[in-house]
Amino acid sequence: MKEIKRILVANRGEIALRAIRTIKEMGKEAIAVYSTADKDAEYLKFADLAICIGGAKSNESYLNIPSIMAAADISACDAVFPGYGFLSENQNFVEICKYHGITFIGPSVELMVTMSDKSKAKEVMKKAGVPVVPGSEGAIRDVEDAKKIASEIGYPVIVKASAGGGGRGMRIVESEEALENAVLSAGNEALSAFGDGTLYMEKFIRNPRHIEVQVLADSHGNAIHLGERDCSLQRRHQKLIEESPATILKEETRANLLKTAVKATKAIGYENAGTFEFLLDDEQNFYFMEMNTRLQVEHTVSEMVSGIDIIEWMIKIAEGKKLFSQSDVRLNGHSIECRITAEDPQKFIPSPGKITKWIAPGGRNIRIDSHVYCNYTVSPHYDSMIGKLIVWGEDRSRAISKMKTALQEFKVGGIKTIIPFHYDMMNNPDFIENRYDTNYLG
Ligand code: MV4
Repeated sequence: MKEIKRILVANRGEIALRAIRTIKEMGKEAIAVYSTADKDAEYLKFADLAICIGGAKSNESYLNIPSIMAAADISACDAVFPGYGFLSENQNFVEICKYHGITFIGPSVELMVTMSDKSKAKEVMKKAGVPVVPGSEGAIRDVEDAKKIASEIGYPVIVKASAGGGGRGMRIVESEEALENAVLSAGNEALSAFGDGTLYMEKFIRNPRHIEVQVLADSHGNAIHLGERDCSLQRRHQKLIEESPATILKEETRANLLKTAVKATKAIGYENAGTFEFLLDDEQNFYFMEMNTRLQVEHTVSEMVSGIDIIEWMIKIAEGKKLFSQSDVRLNGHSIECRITAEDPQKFIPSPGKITKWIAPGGRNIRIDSHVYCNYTVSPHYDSMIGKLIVWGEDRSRAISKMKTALQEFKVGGIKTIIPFHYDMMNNPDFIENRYDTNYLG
């Protein structure tokens, strides 16, 4: 048990502000780091100290390990909070933190390495008794091997990159004639994108829902879940709307899914916050897809239904504190998150620039996690997400009405945002009646 007193927040934007808030609430010190492009950001003033770590390009700053380690050393930080993206799943960064005696607030490097290999992760989960999509046992060796496996499991199949995630190096194959081309092109794409062309194969599940389970595990072998999230509303592998609970699930399926995720967490000896991603088919069968070994953007909806501050518990777990038990968790009502991006609401083309008007909604059970404000300039160097609007309601339909009202109040000028897209979705009968899947937006 060692108390963490000063935490370096190795991220930017809304999640940096989100982390600074909790760190301060806990009576600890927050050290912010920033690139030259972010030097004027107001949230830097909420940290106890802010250190410039390099140029606007991510490689020069938020991905620059020597620069971040120097900032951690000179500010005498005892821990690093990585957030999502950037260095949050960088194995070298975790090891370097360890060598410097700085606690990385996240899982062990060993589990991070295991889960980064999607084919390996699947094997590990299968051994732990988690349902996985039928497919190759580990990697496919060559085109002939692929043909043999595909004919066993039956078409359509999907070829995926072991080092992948987010859809790159992925091909859906409808027949044997198309397999050779798919394997070769997916392999090349994976090699150039990840430096690793290893592929694996699965039966292709048509029109699945993307359901994920938030887990927390401490260093004493305790593991709990904070319910599930439905993240099926995506566009080109970018999530747009997330909610908790996933009302598509039958009570029996949900209980089984949550139990499975906790069992898997314990089986692999996972520590800290993690997410199990599943595909759900139209017969309520769920299959493990990937595990995310970091905090996710949409952790907020789980916080809204559980009342638990996930970052607070990530820090406490890193300090060696004991987790509460599952029976202490009461999942209540329904929460929806709309990601607000600086993009054109029809074509989703980035729209950086100066915000000249920012009138944010408020009121009961409305939460905005955002680092921006009037006169803030959205940089073209980073992700276009400028914030998240999260609401809570007694049930899904009340949460949708609340989101609708909140979106109507939300006025942003000077840049385009996808607020109008979200407003349309909240009025879309398919969304309202929960008739959508991961392919809904094409
Ligand atoms: C699948 C699938 C259907 N069947 N696997 C997309 C990203 C990568 N993480 C896995 N993905 C998928 N894997 C099988 N066996 C459909 C997808 C998929 C998808 C999954 C979740 C959310 C959005 C998606 C959009 C297209 C395809």
